[in-house]
This record gives sequence, C-alpha cells and structure tokens, in this order.
Amino acid sequence: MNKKLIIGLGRSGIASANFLLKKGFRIVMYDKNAQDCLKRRDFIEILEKHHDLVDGVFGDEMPIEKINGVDLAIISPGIPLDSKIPLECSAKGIKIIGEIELAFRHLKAPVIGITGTNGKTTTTTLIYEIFKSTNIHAFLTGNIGYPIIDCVDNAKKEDVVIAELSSFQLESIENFRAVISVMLNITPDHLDRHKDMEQYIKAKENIYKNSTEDDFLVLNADDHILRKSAEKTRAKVIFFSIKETVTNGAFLDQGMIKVAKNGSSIDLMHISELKIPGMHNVKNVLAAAAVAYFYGIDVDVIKRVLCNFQGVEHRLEYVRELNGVTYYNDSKGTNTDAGITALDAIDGSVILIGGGYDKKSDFTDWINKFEGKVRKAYLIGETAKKIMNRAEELGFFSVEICSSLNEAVDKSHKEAKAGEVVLLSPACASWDMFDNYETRGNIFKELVNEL
Ligand code: UMA
Repeated sequence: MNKKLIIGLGRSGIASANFLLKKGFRIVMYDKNAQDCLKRRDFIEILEKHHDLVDGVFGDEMPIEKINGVDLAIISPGIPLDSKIPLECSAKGIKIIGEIELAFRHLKAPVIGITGTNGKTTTTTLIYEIFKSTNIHAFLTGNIGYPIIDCVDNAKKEDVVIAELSSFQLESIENFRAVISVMLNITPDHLDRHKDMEQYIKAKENIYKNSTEDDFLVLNADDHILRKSAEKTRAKVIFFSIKETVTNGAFLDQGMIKVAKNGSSIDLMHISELKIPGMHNVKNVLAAAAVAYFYGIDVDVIKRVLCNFQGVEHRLEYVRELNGVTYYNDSKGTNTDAGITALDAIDGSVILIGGGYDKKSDFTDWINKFEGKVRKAYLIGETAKKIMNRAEELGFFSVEICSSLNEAVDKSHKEAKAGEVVLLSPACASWDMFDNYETRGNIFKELVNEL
C-alpha cells in the first residue's frame, strides 16, 4: 500500500495521522519542530500503537528518499504550500491536500461551512447551538479548534457537520463541498501568507468552488467584495443585511431581526433581546438565522437559541470586575478589523493590551480608533515597536511597550480607574509568544483573576 505523508504535526496533523493509521496506511511524518513533537503524549501514543506503520518522524533534515512511494500528502493549515517540503512533493508529482479535503472524502454527513475574516467562531457556534436544540445531530468542527477528520467515523448521513473554515484550510481543498456555505465579511488579514488581498479573497472563495445548484451560499449583502460572489456561484444565493431588505435570507428592519423567503418575511426578535453586544454580533446572528431558516428549522427554536446565546470564549469575553474596572478577553481578535470591532462594541474609556505576531498588517485604521476611546495602550510581542511607531506618526502618544503579557496586565491594572475597561484585543495573531490565541486568552484570564 502506498505511503501518506503528514506535513505538520499539530491538531490537524495528529488527527489525520490517527485516521490514516486506523485505516492501515503507512505514514511518514514531518514537522519543523519534530524533536518537540516526539516529547508530546498524543504523539508517543501514536508511535507506541502503530510503530509498524510509521516510517519515521522528521524535521527539516528529512531525507528526500523518505517521500519516495508517497502518493498523498496531508498538509496542516498553518504551513504554506510554497514552503520546502510541499514544494518537494509537488516536484515529485505527489498530490497535496489539507485535512478538510481528506475528511470530506470520507464524510457521510453534509457540511455547513462558515468562513469570513471575523465572526466565524461566533456564527459557527450559534449555528451549532441552534442545531443542537433540534433532533438533528450536529458536530462542531474546523478552525474553531476541532479537526473535521475526528468526526468522520461518527457522523451519519442524517447528521450535520458545522465547520468553521479558514482561508488556510480552504486553500488546500479539491472536491470539498458544503451544502450551505457562509461568507461573513472580508477585510485584510493573513497577508504575510496570502501575499495580497486578491489571493486571500480567492482562498476564501474556494468555499463555494464545488457548490451545485442544490446548495446554498449565504452572503453578506453589505460587503461589496462578497456580493460579487453571487454572480460567480452555481449555488442558490441567500443574503443577510443590516442595511436593506432581502428577498431570501435575513435582515434588520428598525431593530427587528427578520427572516425572509421569496419576499415574504417573518419577525424573529428585536436586537435588544440579544445578550451578545455590538452590531458585529447582529450580523453574525443574521447569518446564523438565515442558515437555520433555510435548513428548515422551526423559527421558535431559532429565536430561543439566539435570545439565550451568551457568546464564545476569547471573543469580547467578560473576565471580571475589580475595583470598578471591567476586564475583557478578546484574544481571538487577531487582526485589525477585529480590534476595531472590539473597540466599537465597548462603551467608555479603555486601557488596551495589543500587539503580537507580525502578519505584515497595516495598523492605521485600528490606531485611528484610539483617539477618545483608548486612554493608554500597552503593547507586546513582535509588532509592539511597529504599532508604537505608527501610533506616534498618527499623533497618539499614550503607548508603552511591555516585555510580557504579565507586565502588560500588571501595568494596566495599576493604570485603570473605576469605570474603565481593560481590554486584551491584540489585533495580531499570538504565534510569536504563545501556541495559539486560546493559550494567550487563558493566560490573560489567569493573570487577571490573580490580581
Ligand atoms: N509547522 C511546520 N512548519 C511551518 C509551520 C508550522 O512544521 O511552517 C508545524 C508546527 O511546528 C506545528 C504544526 O505545524 O507542530 C502546527 O500546524 P498548524 O499551524 O496548522 O496548527 P494545527 O494545530 O493543525 O491547527 C490548525 C489551525 N491552525 C492554523 O491554521 C494556524 C487551527 O486554527 C485549527 O483550530 C486546527 O487546525 C483544527 O482545524 C487556529 C488558528 O489560529 C485556531 N487559525 C487561524 C485563524 O483563525 O486566524 C487561521
């Protein structure tokens, strides 16, 4: 039997390896940090259980002969297709797919896929919560933290897989198809990886690449880039909008959230009934409502779930109040658009903790939001200096660089006055200092709770 190559041994890679090993395939594994992987318990378990099928674990010194006999490579989302090992595979004619594609090839259940620059996690969770309240068995998967491949063995054809999909994951699909695809919004992000906005949009548009006339594409009618997809897809298009009435989909009308089919609309709920703050969340709610309504879910169920939903971890998450100061964790705010959204959603004066991994973002629009809202910004990570320089160029001088999150929390605590908000909303990914945004958010919460 031909070998498979696993490129990257994080969550996606380990889940793919386990899946293929259970099917009896021989595998060879690569990770730039192979030595660290070998120390991990999930990894040791694989090697113990399947040592006869594992043809080696390698870092960058992987001998090229090791990929002889490989007929398929599974690439992790965080690894660029134009890096060394994928390029070597391509040169040898080895097909490269991502974990999403691998899962799709074996999945019996239909997929609802959600993408966009921001709001993916909230919308995916909302849709999942709605389905969970019906008798349809739903799985919550994808970029949200759970590889889709892990639910392949359990998902039956009458179930639904609800998957958050990133541009990285969509870049490496081939036949993947969602019965409902959702595109929430698109603003610059991950430009270090996708090189320019055009390529980033192209990766996102892959979500409906294989859609058929039987499928649906849910689009944000207020996003001028996404609107164009209505002309490009074979799927039936459903819109959501906070600005205009839509014939099919969901829209906002004087504070009332409405769902519509063939021009006939039903009142769902008033936005004042939502527990999650901000207009960005109204948009997420509209998208989720449109999906559920067109899937045929009872409007009373949709309404009940939307009214009770309290939000997701690391997304403008309330942490605690101390001496009249409220602490929020928005570690999932990994780009400037998310940073702006968080600042817009908060009333009153903010002590901001920002900065992190350098994705080559332009911070201008985010910094322009500081005046009159952010009283002091503490900056951490790779981008700290870049953000500080840009802030000073733009005339915002209340910035200070900290060498750790610990120091930033400590200084924010000392600086904040009663009535103010301390907000971790980095506008940057976490990968320079932490494994992921969850770790960053969890550490922030621990530090805040220790104050
Ligand atoms: N690695 C290399 N070479 C590289 C880069 C990484 O060998 O050039 C190795 C690392 O040493 C590590 C492994 O690859 O061992 C990590 O792979 P990965 O970065 O693809 O991470 P996974 O653990 O597989 O997690 C991925 C997603 N991560 C990324 O896209 C960066 C997770 O999304 C997702 O939850 C998970 O699959 C399950 O689907 C996280 C994320 O940050 C939340 N996503 C980005 C975002 O939301 O902005 C796109």
